[in-house]
Amino acid sequence: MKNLTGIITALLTPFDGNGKVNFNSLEQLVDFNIDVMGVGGLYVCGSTGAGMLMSVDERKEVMQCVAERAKGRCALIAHIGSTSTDTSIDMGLSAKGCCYDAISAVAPYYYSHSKDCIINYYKDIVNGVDMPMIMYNFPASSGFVLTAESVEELFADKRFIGIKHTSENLFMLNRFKRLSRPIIVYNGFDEMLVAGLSMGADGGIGSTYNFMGNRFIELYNAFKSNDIEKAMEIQNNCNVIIEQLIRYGVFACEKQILTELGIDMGMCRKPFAPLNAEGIACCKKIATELKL
Ligand code: MN9
Repeated sequence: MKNLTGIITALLTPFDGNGKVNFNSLEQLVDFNIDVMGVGGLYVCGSTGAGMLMSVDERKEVMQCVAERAKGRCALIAHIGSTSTDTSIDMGLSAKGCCYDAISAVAPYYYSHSKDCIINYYKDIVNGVDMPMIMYNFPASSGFVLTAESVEELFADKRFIGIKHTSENLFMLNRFKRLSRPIIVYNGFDEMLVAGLSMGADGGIGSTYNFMGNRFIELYNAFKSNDIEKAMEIQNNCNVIIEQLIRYGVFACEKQILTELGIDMGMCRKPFAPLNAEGIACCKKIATELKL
Protein backbone atom coordinates (compact mmCIF):
# COMPACT_ATOMS: atom_id res chain seq x y z
CA MET A 1 0.00 0.00 0.00
CA LYS A 2 1.14 3.54 -0.82
CA ASN A 3 2.22 5.95 1.92
CA LEU A 4 -0.85 7.95 2.82
CA THR A 5 0.75 10.37 5.28
CA GLY A 6 2.11 13.83 4.49
CA ILE A 7 0.75 16.44 2.12
CA ILE A 8 -2.19 15.42 -0.05
CA THR A 9 -3.98 17.82 -2.39
CA ALA A 10 -7.76 18.11 -2.26
CA LEU A 11 -7.92 18.29 -6.03
CA LEU A 12 -10.03 21.01 -7.66
CA THR A 13 -12.20 20.01 -10.60
CA PRO A 14 -11.85 22.29 -13.66
CA PHE A 15 -14.93 23.17 -15.73
CA ASP A 16 -15.05 24.54 -19.27
CA GLY A 17 -17.00 27.54 -20.59
CA ASN A 18 -20.16 25.42 -20.78
CA GLY A 19 -19.79 24.22 -17.21
CA LYS A 20 -18.73 20.69 -18.23
CA VAL A 21 -15.74 18.94 -16.66
CA ASN A 22 -12.59 20.04 -18.50
CA PHE A 23 -10.62 16.81 -18.72
CA ASN A 24 -7.64 18.41 -20.48
CA SER A 25 -7.18 20.82 -17.63
CA LEU A 26 -7.79 18.04 -15.12
CA GLU A 27 -4.86 16.09 -16.58
CA GLN A 28 -2.69 19.20 -16.46
CA LEU A 29 -3.68 19.79 -12.85
CA VAL A 30 -2.78 16.20 -11.91
CA ASP A 31 0.65 16.61 -13.52
CA PHE A 32 1.16 20.01 -11.89
CA ASN A 33 0.39 18.62 -8.45
CA ILE A 34 2.64 15.59 -8.86
CA ASP A 35 5.53 17.07 -10.87
CA VAL A 36 5.67 20.72 -9.77
CA MET A 37 4.10 20.72 -6.28
CA GLY A 38 5.46 17.26 -5.46
CA VAL A 39 2.51 16.19 -3.30
CA GLY A 40 2.27 12.59 -2.15
CA GLY A 41 -1.37 12.11 -3.00
CA LEU A 42 -4.59 13.41 -4.45
CA TYR A 43 -8.00 13.51 -2.78
CA VAL A 44 -10.57 13.50 -5.58
CA CYS A 45 -14.17 14.83 -5.70
CA GLY A 46 -14.33 16.14 -2.15
CA SER A 47 -15.60 19.59 -1.13
CA THR A 48 -12.77 21.25 -3.04
CA GLY A 49 -13.35 19.01 -6.05
CA ALA A 50 -17.02 20.05 -6.25
CA GLY A 51 -18.07 16.45 -5.60
CA MET A 52 -21.41 17.55 -4.22
CA LEU A 53 -22.07 19.64 -7.35
CA MET A 54 -21.49 16.82 -9.83
CA SER A 55 -23.60 13.92 -11.05
CA VAL A 56 -22.60 10.39 -10.11
CA ASP A 57 -21.44 9.76 -13.71
CA GLU A 58 -19.32 12.90 -13.70
CA ARG A 59 -17.70 11.89 -10.42
CA LYS A 60 -16.88 8.45 -11.83
CA GLU A 61 -15.37 10.02 -14.95
CA VAL A 62 -13.27 12.42 -12.90
CA MET A 63 -12.03 9.58 -10.68
CA GLN A 64 -11.10 7.55 -13.72
CA CYS A 65 -9.35 10.42 -15.52
CA VAL A 66 -7.26 11.23 -12.44
CA ALA A 67 -6.29 7.58 -11.93
CA GLU A 68 -5.28 7.13 -15.58
CA ARG A 69 -3.22 10.31 -15.54
CA ALA A 70 -1.54 9.69 -12.18
CA LYS A 71 -0.54 6.17 -13.30
CA GLY A 72 0.54 5.13 -9.84
CA ARG A 73 2.78 8.18 -9.35
CA CYS A 74 1.04 9.17 -6.11
CA ALA A 75 -1.53 7.92 -3.63
CA LEU A 76 -5.17 8.37 -4.62
CA ILE A 77 -8.18 8.81 -2.36
CA ALA A 78 -11.68 8.99 -3.83
CA HIS A 79 -14.32 10.94 -1.96
CA ILE A 80 -17.47 8.90 -2.57
CA GLY A 81 -19.65 10.47 0.12
CA SER A 82 -23.24 11.37 -0.74
CA THR A 83 -26.67 11.55 0.85
CA SER A 84 -27.42 7.92 -0.09
CA THR A 85 -25.66 4.75 1.05
CA ASP A 86 -26.34 2.96 -2.26
CA THR A 87 -24.99 5.85 -4.32
CA SER A 88 -21.86 6.01 -2.19
CA ILE A 89 -21.28 2.26 -2.57
CA ASP A 90 -21.79 2.53 -6.32
CA MET A 91 -19.15 5.26 -6.59
CA GLY A 92 -16.89 3.35 -4.20
CA LEU A 93 -16.97 0.33 -6.50
CA SER A 94 -15.93 2.58 -9.38
CA ALA A 95 -13.03 3.91 -7.31
CA LYS A 96 -12.04 0.33 -6.58
CA GLY A 97 -12.16 -0.48 -10.29
CA CYS A 98 -9.78 2.46 -10.91
CA CYS A 99 -7.38 1.10 -8.25
CA TYR A 100 -7.68 3.95 -5.76
CA ASP A 101 -5.72 3.42 -2.55
CA ALA A 102 -8.59 4.43 -0.30
CA ILE A 103 -12.10 5.79 -0.28
CA SER A 104 -13.41 8.58 1.90
CA ALA A 105 -16.87 9.83 2.79
CA VAL A 106 -18.36 12.78 4.60
CA ALA A 107 -21.24 11.90 6.92
CA PRO A 108 -24.52 11.81 4.96
CA TYR A 109 -25.83 15.37 5.00
CA TYR A 110 -29.16 17.18 4.59
CA TYR A 111 -31.25 14.78 6.71
CA SER A 112 -30.35 14.98 10.37
CA HIS A 113 -29.59 11.31 10.90
CA SER A 114 -28.99 9.74 14.25
CA LYS A 115 -25.51 8.69 15.25
CA ASP A 116 -26.46 5.03 14.66
CA CYS A 117 -27.64 5.74 11.10
CA ILE A 118 -24.35 7.46 10.35
CA ILE A 119 -22.25 4.69 11.86
CA ASN A 120 -24.24 2.17 9.78
CA TYR A 121 -23.71 4.29 6.65
CA TYR A 122 -19.95 3.88 7.08
CA LYS A 123 -20.20 0.17 7.89
CA ASP A 124 -22.39 -0.46 4.84
CA ILE A 125 -19.97 1.36 2.55
CA VAL A 126 -16.94 -0.53 3.84
CA ASN A 127 -18.77 -3.85 3.61
CA GLY A 128 -20.15 -3.00 0.16
CA VAL A 129 -16.89 -1.73 -1.34
CA ASP A 130 -14.31 -3.59 0.76
CA MET A 131 -11.62 -0.92 0.59
CA PRO A 132 -9.64 1.17 3.10
CA MET A 133 -11.86 4.01 4.40
CA ILE A 134 -10.83 7.47 5.54
CA MET A 135 -13.76 9.10 7.34
CA TYR A 136 -14.25 12.75 6.45
CA ASN A 137 -15.18 14.71 9.55
CA PHE A 138 -16.51 18.12 8.49
CA PRO A 139 -19.09 19.12 11.10
CA ALA A 140 -19.61 22.66 9.76
CA SER A 141 -20.90 21.22 6.47
CA SER A 142 -22.31 17.80 7.34
CA GLY A 143 -23.98 18.96 10.53
CA PHE A 144 -22.62 15.87 12.27
CA VAL A 145 -19.76 15.87 14.76
CA LEU A 146 -17.66 12.72 14.80
CA THR A 147 -16.28 11.97 18.24
CA ALA A 148 -13.62 9.58 19.45
CA GLU A 149 -16.30 7.57 21.30
CA SER A 150 -18.50 7.21 18.23
CA VAL A 151 -15.74 6.03 15.88
CA GLU A 152 -13.95 3.66 18.26
CA GLU A 153 -16.33 0.85 17.28
CA LEU A 154 -15.79 1.40 13.54
CA PHE A 155 -12.02 1.36 13.86
CA ALA A 156 -12.18 -2.14 15.31
CA ASP A 157 -12.51 -3.04 11.61
CA LYS A 158 -9.02 -2.73 10.07
CA ARG A 159 -10.47 -1.45 6.82
CA PHE A 160 -11.10 1.86 8.59
CA ILE A 161 -7.69 3.49 8.34
CA GLY A 162 -8.07 7.19 9.04
CA ILE A 163 -9.95 10.43 9.52
CA LYS A 164 -9.73 13.69 7.61
CA HIS A 165 -10.49 16.20 10.33
CA THR A 166 -11.78 19.50 8.97
CA SER A 167 -12.51 21.27 12.22
CA GLU A 168 -10.84 23.73 14.53
CA ASN A 169 -11.35 21.28 17.39
CA LEU A 170 -7.80 20.02 17.66
CA PHE A 171 -8.46 18.38 21.01
CA MET A 172 -10.74 16.01 19.07
CA LEU A 173 -8.01 15.51 16.45
CA ASN A 174 -5.69 14.57 19.28
CA ARG A 175 -8.25 12.15 20.69
CA PHE A 176 -8.61 10.46 17.28
CA LYS A 177 -4.85 9.91 17.42
CA ARG A 178 -5.26 8.13 20.74
CA LEU A 179 -7.90 5.55 19.79
CA SER A 180 -7.10 2.00 20.88
CA ARG A 181 -5.46 1.40 17.49
CA PRO A 182 -3.19 3.84 15.60
CA ILE A 183 -4.93 5.47 12.65
CA ILE A 184 -3.98 8.18 10.14
CA VAL A 185 -5.39 11.59 11.03
CA TYR A 186 -5.29 14.46 8.55
CA ASN A 187 -5.49 18.14 9.34
CA GLY A 188 -8.25 19.67 7.19
CA PHE A 189 -7.78 23.44 7.52
CA ASP A 190 -4.53 24.36 5.76
CA GLU A 191 -4.28 27.61 7.73
CA MET A 192 -3.85 25.50 10.90
CA LEU A 193 -1.49 22.79 9.67
CA VAL A 194 1.27 23.47 12.20
CA ALA A 195 -1.29 23.33 15.01
CA GLY A 196 -2.79 20.10 13.64
CA LEU A 197 0.63 18.48 13.31
CA SER A 198 1.45 19.57 16.86
CA MET A 199 -1.62 17.75 18.15
CA GLY A 200 -0.64 14.58 16.32
CA ALA A 201 -1.86 14.84 12.71
CA ASP A 202 0.04 12.63 10.24
CA GLY A 203 -0.41 15.09 7.41
CA GLY A 204 -2.91 17.35 5.75
CA ILE A 205 -5.46 17.14 2.98
CA GLY A 206 -6.13 20.60 1.63
CA SER A 207 -7.30 22.76 -1.21
CA THR A 208 -4.51 25.34 -1.14
CA TYR A 209 -2.00 22.54 -1.80
CA ASN A 210 -3.15 22.74 -5.45
CA PHE A 211 -0.74 25.68 -5.79
CA MET A 212 1.08 25.84 -2.42
CA GLY A 213 1.75 22.12 -1.99
CA ASN A 214 5.48 22.77 -2.40
CA ARG A 215 5.41 25.25 0.49
CA PHE A 216 3.36 23.00 2.71
CA ILE A 217 5.71 20.07 2.04
CA GLU A 218 8.55 22.30 3.21
CA LEU A 219 6.50 23.18 6.28
CA TYR A 220 5.79 19.49 6.95
CA ASN A 221 9.45 18.57 6.60
CA ALA A 222 10.53 21.43 8.86
CA PHE A 223 8.01 20.28 11.46
CA LYS A 224 9.22 16.69 11.20
CA SER A 225 12.82 17.80 11.78
CA ASN A 226 11.71 19.82 14.80
CA ASP A 227 12.28 23.20 13.18
CA ILE A 228 9.03 24.69 14.47
CA GLU A 229 10.22 28.23 13.87
CA LYS A 230 10.70 27.54 10.17
CA ALA A 231 7.39 25.66 9.99
CA MET A 232 5.59 28.65 11.53
CA GLU A 233 7.32 31.08 9.20
CA ILE A 234 6.01 29.12 6.19
CA GLN A 235 2.58 28.82 7.81
CA ASN A 236 2.42 32.58 8.34
CA ASN A 237 3.44 33.30 4.73
CA CYS A 238 0.80 30.90 3.41
CA ASN A 239 -1.81 32.31 5.76
CA VAL A 240 -1.38 35.82 4.33
CA ILE A 241 -2.53 34.28 1.02
CA ILE A 242 -5.28 32.12 2.56
CA GLU A 243 -6.76 35.20 4.25
CA GLN A 244 -7.23 36.71 0.80
CA LEU A 245 -8.85 33.53 -0.53
CA ILE A 246 -11.34 33.47 2.33
CA ARG A 247 -12.14 37.12 1.68
CA TYR A 248 -13.07 36.63 -1.99
CA GLY A 249 -14.18 32.97 -2.06
CA VAL A 250 -11.73 30.10 -1.51
CA PHE A 251 -12.45 27.84 -4.48
CA ALA A 252 -13.06 30.65 -6.97
CA CYS A 253 -9.73 32.21 -5.99
CA GLU A 254 -7.90 28.90 -6.17
CA LYS A 255 -9.22 28.34 -9.69
CA GLN A 256 -8.28 31.86 -10.74
CA ILE A 257 -4.75 31.50 -9.37
CA LEU A 258 -4.24 28.23 -11.27
CA THR A 259 -5.69 29.79 -14.41
CA GLU A 260 -3.11 32.58 -14.04
CA LEU A 261 -0.47 29.86 -13.71
CA GLY A 262 -1.53 28.39 -17.06
CA ILE A 263 -4.15 25.75 -16.24
CA ASP A 264 -7.59 26.82 -17.46
CA MET A 265 -9.76 25.97 -14.46
CA GLY A 266 -12.97 27.80 -15.37
CA MET A 267 -15.49 28.87 -12.78
CA CYS A 268 -17.04 27.19 -9.78
CA ARG A 269 -20.46 25.73 -10.45
CA LYS A 270 -23.48 27.70 -9.30
CA PRO A 271 -24.67 28.54 -6.74
CA PHE A 272 -21.05 29.54 -6.07
CA ALA A 273 -20.60 33.12 -7.25
CA PRO A 274 -17.98 34.17 -9.79
CA LEU A 275 -15.04 36.24 -8.56
CA ASN A 276 -15.46 40.00 -8.68
CA ALA A 277 -12.90 42.25 -10.36
CA GLU A 278 -11.12 42.98 -7.10
CA GLY A 279 -10.83 39.23 -6.41
CA ILE A 280 -9.42 38.57 -9.86
CA ALA A 281 -6.82 41.32 -9.43
CA CYS A 282 -5.86 39.90 -6.05
CA CYS A 283 -5.41 36.38 -7.52
CA LYS A 284 -3.25 37.73 -10.35
CA LYS A 285 -0.98 39.31 -7.76
CA ILE A 286 -0.83 36.11 -5.70
CA ALA A 287 -0.04 34.02 -8.79
CA THR A 288 2.87 36.33 -9.67
CA GLU A 289 4.19 36.32 -6.14
CA LEU A 290 4.13 32.52 -5.92
CA LYS A 291 7.06 32.56 -8.38
CA LEU A 292 6.25 29.17 -9.91
O1 MN9 B 1 -10.05 20.12 2.05
C1 MN9 B 1 -10.30 22.36 2.56
N1 MN9 B 1 -11.56 22.38 3.20
C2 MN9 B 1 -12.62 22.97 2.68
C3 MN9 B 1 -9.73 21.02 2.72
O2 MN9 B 1 -12.59 23.63 1.69
C4 MN9 B 1 -13.88 22.80 3.40
C5 MN9 B 1 -9.30 23.37 3.12
O3 MN9 B 1 -8.16 23.24 2.35
C6 MN9 B 1 -9.80 24.82 3.06
O4 MN9 B 1 -10.28 25.11 1.77
C7 MN9 B 1 -8.70 25.82 3.37
C8 MN9 B 1 -9.23 27.23 3.45
O5 MN9 B 1 -10.04 27.39 4.59
O6 MN9 B 1 -8.08 25.45 4.55
